Amino acid sequence: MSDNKPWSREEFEANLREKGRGYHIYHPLHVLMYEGKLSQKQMQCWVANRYYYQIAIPIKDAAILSNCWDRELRRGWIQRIFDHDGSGHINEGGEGGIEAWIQLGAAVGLTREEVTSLKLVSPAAKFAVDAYINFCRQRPWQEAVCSSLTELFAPHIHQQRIESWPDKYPWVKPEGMQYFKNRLTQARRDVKQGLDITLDYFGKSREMQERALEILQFKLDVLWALADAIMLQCCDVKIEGGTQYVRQDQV
Ligand code: AHQ
Repeated sequence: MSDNKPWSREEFEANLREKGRGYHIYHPLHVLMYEGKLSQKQMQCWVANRYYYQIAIPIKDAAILSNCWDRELRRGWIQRIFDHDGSGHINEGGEGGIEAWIQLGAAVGLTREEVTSLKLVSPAAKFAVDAYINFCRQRPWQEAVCSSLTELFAPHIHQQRIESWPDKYPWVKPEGMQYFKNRLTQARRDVKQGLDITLDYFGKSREMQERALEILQFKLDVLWALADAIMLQCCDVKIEGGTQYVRQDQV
């Protein structure tokens, strides 16, 4: 008879954190980035493709709100939309993370139009992000909250960029790093809220705890597939002897 007792709250949290071994900080693209191995064009390609993920965040958070009848949860969760869209009030993060990402684009040498037009976003990158949006639209809001918990591991990757880019990519204008600096505090606040909800809601049975791990794995796969797509798009993977076809709508 397999042990079906629910894990303690501490064990459950530890098992969620253990999934960090599959976080996209270990993806070859992010390892190459951390080692300073990407060209300016490849960094621009990463920023332009990741922009689609950034503008998807408030869309998926609004989907969570639209599925949730709990006013208390909504009052806390809605801050995430202001974090990205900006609230206009400078003391609430000013113009928000999407504008900060456009500034990151400028800092790596992209025009606003090259970023916001989405013309540099690969179909596979879009599909990975759309899978996340659709999950959050279609699944119960508690499952969508659980899927945001890849942010348990996000402060590490943001800190890594803040520390390594000035040395590895000295040509990146320093003001472009503001997005990552903002996320250090915002991610920690997000995680506190998302983790409490997840440990409470999925902690009721071993089966639900296992479901939470499955959901977190889905989101880890979204981020990994996004990095795969960006690496294929940006790192000129050449097959020896193969004919290089360049999409005519992206030249
Ligand atoms: O900039 C990121 C962000 O705002 C969020 C929100 C959160 C979510 O709700 O899914 N996840 C997330 C992430 C952001 N940045 C990614 C990165 O590598 O820069 C990491 C990503 C995450 O860990 O889920």
